Amino acid sequence: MTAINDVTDLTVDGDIGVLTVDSPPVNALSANVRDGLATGIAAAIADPAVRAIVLVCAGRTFIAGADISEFGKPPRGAAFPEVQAAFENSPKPIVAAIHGTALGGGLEMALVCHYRVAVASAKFGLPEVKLGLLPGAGGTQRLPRLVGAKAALDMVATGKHIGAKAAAAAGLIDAIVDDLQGGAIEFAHRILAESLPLTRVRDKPVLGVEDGMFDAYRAANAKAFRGFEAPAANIACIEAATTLPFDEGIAFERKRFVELMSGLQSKAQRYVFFAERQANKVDGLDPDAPLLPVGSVGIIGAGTMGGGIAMNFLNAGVPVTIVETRQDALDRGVATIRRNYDNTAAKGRITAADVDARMGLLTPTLDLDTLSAADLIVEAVFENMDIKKEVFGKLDRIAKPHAILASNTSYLNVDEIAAATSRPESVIGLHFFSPANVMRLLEVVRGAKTGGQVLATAMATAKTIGKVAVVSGVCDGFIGNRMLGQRQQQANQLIVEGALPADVDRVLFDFGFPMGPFQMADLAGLDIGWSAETSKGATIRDRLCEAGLRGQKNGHGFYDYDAQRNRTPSPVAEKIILDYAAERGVNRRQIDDAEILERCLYPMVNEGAKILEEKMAQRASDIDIVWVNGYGWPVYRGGPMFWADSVGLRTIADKLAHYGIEPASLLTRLANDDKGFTGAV
Ligand code: 3H9
Repeated sequence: MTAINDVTDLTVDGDIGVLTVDSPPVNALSANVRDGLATGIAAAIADPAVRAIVLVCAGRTFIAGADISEFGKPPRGAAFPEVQAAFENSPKPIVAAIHGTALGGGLEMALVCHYRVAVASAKFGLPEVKLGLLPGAGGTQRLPRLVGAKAALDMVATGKHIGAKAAAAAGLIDAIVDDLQGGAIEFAHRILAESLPLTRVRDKPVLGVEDGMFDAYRAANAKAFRGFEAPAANIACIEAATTLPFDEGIAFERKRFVELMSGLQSKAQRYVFFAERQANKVDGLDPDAPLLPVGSVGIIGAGTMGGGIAMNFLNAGVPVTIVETRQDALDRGVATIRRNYDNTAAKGRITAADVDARMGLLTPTLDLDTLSAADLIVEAVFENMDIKKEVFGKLDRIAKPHAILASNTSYLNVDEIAAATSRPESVIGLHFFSPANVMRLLEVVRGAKTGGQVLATAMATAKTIGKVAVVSGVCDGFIGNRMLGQRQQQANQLIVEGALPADVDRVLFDFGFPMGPFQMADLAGLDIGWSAETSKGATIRDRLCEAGLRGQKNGHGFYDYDAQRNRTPSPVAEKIILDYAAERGVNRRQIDDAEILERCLYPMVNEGAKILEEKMAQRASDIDIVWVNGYGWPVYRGGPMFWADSVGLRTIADKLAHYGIEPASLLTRLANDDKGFTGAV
């Protein structure tokens, strides 16, 4: 074996040169890796003993892409196009041996090899679009030459991965092998024995081009791609592959790549990529410390939340005992879980056997004592402190030592709940977002006495069930709802002062949210937390409820809904708003879109600054992850704190003062120092 550099080596096995990249964690194409590939391929070509070459990676995966952390920095090391040209034009055949994930630049590297083989578990994709980019190393020009225009279009525009079987069927790989390196070497021998050609993907034609296919694709996906710049650029590049000669297509792709790379959207999406991984790390906790076992889970409450939470664990193969107080509620909860699974199976996303396996892991019961065996118990009962305390008092007697006792509260004081037990160190908040089986965010609420091992186990468990976990301290509404409260307060004031609900909703929708606050209120139900007996008509929402408007559920709220749920602003709601304002002597005025946006979003940023100051969030990027994953903040704007940095904290502090809101001291300090929250803009 010859070491090429510290991440690449070359071994000659008979007449096959095996070039191995070993650059943990994911063999990303850093300057070092590119240097190793450039020198390694030259050495293999120069070695007279070598007749064919295998490119393989050590560790958990093939090359997972360009090294994203190098983007935007001064270039170093061998240029990637030159490395690729050396492979593609090699006089000796090269086989890429793929395991794990061949993604982005990794797949583009494999596409300049003459042949590709993979183990059955390998996955393939050009996910650059998820980073606000497009494959910038020939991926958009070579992929359609192998798999056809249609399949390539979908892969680049959505970033979806495909498995080895699909890749083989599509022509992306030439064989599936059992033994990665052995299988690739065997394939290389076959090339030599059969004198197979040095196939260059670039020389192939693009197949499967249909008239109007690009416009049809754009139209069909307009909703999913709304606001994003990268999907259109990806589509344009595949289209270019169908009309331009290869080298012109490459130039077209390169230009679009550089445009996207230098734009704010991609910067935001790359920031979110790293922020999401950072969020799972808890400052001050030893990442290698042993965790508590989570082999079985108990859930108290089989309502919408309890059922959704249960599904997360069932999906991950963890047995769940779900407890209710009444048989009918229990039956309803279990039936809902089954229905959800049946629906997923009907869409072909899981098999009927998966449904049975998951339901087989679920034990419904009315007996709380059954939870004595559970490693983790999640309480998802009514949001009322007395009830929660009662439940935790009981759990304290029932649960085994070291079981984790979690509350799914969305704003109640976790320390007060913990104080109802004799083991506050075992108590933690796990705030799932509705629908809990779908939403990726999990706020992990660390109480004053929550043990480090309990917290670390909660973070690891979140990963196991596919959630993005963010640690929050104990404060009203934690990170997300606390900030949402500020937005809601401003939205409510804006409609009194002169805007209409549809104006506020439109501005936030145009900003990139899936819906605005009044649409959201209608969807959730206006009568949540409202009671006819105690209603005093103190708020617009009270009055809407008093007038029988309940939101989407009865077709009338801030909007009227038809049978297809199309909405039009409600004249009844508008009159209620105008009367409410008139009673308060408000002289309604025209409010422009800029004011609506600033007043909805700047106070959220201000609250985020307070959350940081109070150390309720570990870092500004954690706040962004909460908003991107839990509240529909457009990922291409990075989250409220990243976005605030892009607007400029001076501007935000001044505008807050202009609107009569005192800027948080952290915000003022950073603005005065001309700094940002994230250091990423
Ligand atoms: C590209 O290729 C552009 C080209 O077209 C054009 C070039 C001119 N770079 O996710 P994990 C780190 S764009 C740097 O927890 P998993 C990650 O931050 C790229 N670092 O593991 C983490 O670090 P830490 C296209 C990277 O097993 C550690 O690796 N490729 C990169 O759950 C483990 O990551 C992509 O978009 C990278 N490319 O998932 C693929 N990738 O431990 C992006 C990962 O310090 N990557 N890291 O927190 C992924 O999708 C997943 O990481 C992967 C593994 C599926 C590979």
